[in-house]
Amino acid sequence: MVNHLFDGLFANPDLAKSLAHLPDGRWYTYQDALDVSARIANVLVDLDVKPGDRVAVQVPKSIEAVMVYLACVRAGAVFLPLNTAYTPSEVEYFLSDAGASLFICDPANAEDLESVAAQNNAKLETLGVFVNEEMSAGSFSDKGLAASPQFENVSRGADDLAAILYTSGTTGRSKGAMLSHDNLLSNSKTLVNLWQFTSDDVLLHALPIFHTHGLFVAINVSLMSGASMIFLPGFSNDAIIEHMPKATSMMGVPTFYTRLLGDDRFTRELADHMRLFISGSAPLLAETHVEFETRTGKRILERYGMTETNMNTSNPYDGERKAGTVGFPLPGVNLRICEATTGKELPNGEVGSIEVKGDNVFSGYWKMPEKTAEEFREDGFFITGDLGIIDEDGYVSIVGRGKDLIISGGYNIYPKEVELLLDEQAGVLESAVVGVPHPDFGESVVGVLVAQSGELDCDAILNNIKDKIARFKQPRLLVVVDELPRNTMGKVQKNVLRDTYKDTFSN
Ligand code: MCA
Ligand code: AMP
Repeated sequence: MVNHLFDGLFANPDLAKSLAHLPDGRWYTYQDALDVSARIANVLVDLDVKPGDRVAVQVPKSIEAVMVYLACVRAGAVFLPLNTAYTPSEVEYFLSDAGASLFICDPANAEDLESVAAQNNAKLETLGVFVNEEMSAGSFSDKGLAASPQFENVSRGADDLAAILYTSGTTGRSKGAMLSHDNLLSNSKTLVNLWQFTSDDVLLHALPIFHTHGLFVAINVSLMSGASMIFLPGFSNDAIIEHMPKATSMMGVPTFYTRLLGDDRFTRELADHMRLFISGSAPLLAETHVEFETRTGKRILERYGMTETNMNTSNPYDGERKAGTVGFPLPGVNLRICEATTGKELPNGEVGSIEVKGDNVFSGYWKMPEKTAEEFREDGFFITGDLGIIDEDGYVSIVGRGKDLIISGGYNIYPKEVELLLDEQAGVLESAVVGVPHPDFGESVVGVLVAQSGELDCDAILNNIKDKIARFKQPRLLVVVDELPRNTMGKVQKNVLRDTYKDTFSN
């Protein structure tokens, strides 16, 4: 049976080769990946997961979780990964909106999530590590151990859905971006070629695996090129410094690079053998790019992507990597800069809305045809919401965001979602949430409140929202003002607030 994505990812691997080295000394070969993903695919079928069904997964990073992704692809299910920081009330929305038939969670959270799954008619399973009898943990893992390592892949074509990734919305409601087998496969193919990944590569993998960056860019590129990964549970300077000598390449968000530069153990000698450092998900300051080159002699390759579009642009592998730019449109990606309101294409050198079209671009938002229609032009270009400019050499720079979005350490926070929650708090008349510069996370969240009358207890408010939204979205500072600055149309002037609080987190 043809399974577009799986066949493309596992085109011709050396089955005896290590796919993932784990920090505890275990490793997974490509053969293990085939066997374990087959076992899990069999479990999915036994649990009555049908092709097209959504399988939501909120588990700590592990190679087993990657196997669940591959199993979903093989069984024709739609993989729906969730940030481990999401609270049960956030998870409840995703299960209900996606109509997930199965929800796999961390055994440690099963009790809290049981009723959430039940209310949404999703079967609940738990996933722990999955190597042998002694190490198994969780109902799903146990079923996998008992299942057959043979599985005939379900037939899936290029346009069939492979995954839904939720991105927060400007209205406060998260939108599920529907990604097809070919959206993912075509983009991986392009990146493998452009970044020259081969089976000699060893990728230092320290990103979370519930986002496009750590899941599709890092893992699909590694699989397709037959490379190995050093698969770390998360980012820490200690782990990166320990494992870098065995790696050839790393993908990270700018916080990875600024943290490494703040560590004297990160030296030119340590990085000397590294073939490639890639950065994305948030703006890499030109000064970080320069400082990194001064320290290591290597130029970080910055690229630009989005959940809805996978990767759109990249600085060149060979050739000038221009600091402060995200490089050229990828082969097969049409990118233009337009006037936001009219959609009229602008000449190079003018700032406008970045719009893209290509096999990488998603087909729309799950069950939101109107939202989808709003974000596509009639000729099929997707309006990214980013503002950009193309210079005389063809390099794209992102100069701002048309959308009200904060990016903190590579995580997206839509102010509206936080404002809606703050507005609900006792005594709050209204609120505005802005992102201001932060030395570690790039940007961080400040909430500005207006009281209905009298005093507001900011600590009590912070305490009250603690269990309602993920920690990374919670304001790091709440301030109370008499009124919010507004323009003549009555719109809150967020630029004024960003300016007022710009030094909040400076060193
Ligand atoms: C953790 N915390 C955060 C963040 N991460 N707060 C704000 N922003 C964050 N990104 C919270 C923790 O809950 C903790 O809260 C406190 O901050 C300190 O945590 P710390 O231990 O310093 O953080 P960490 O565990 O070291 O994580 C920081 C990190 C991580 C390594 C930068 O956030 C990360 O791996 N980010 C990468 C995100 C990513 O992959 N983005 C790609 C999505 P408390 O105060 O309770 O202690 S974008 C994408 O996929 C598109 C397509 C693209 O272009 O790539
Ligand atoms: P997400 O919705 O999580 O996929 O985040 C996508 C957004 O991250 C984009 O629309 C950009 O605003 C931002 N982004 C991704 N890569 C870069 C980059 N290299 N420079 C600046 N912003 C970026």
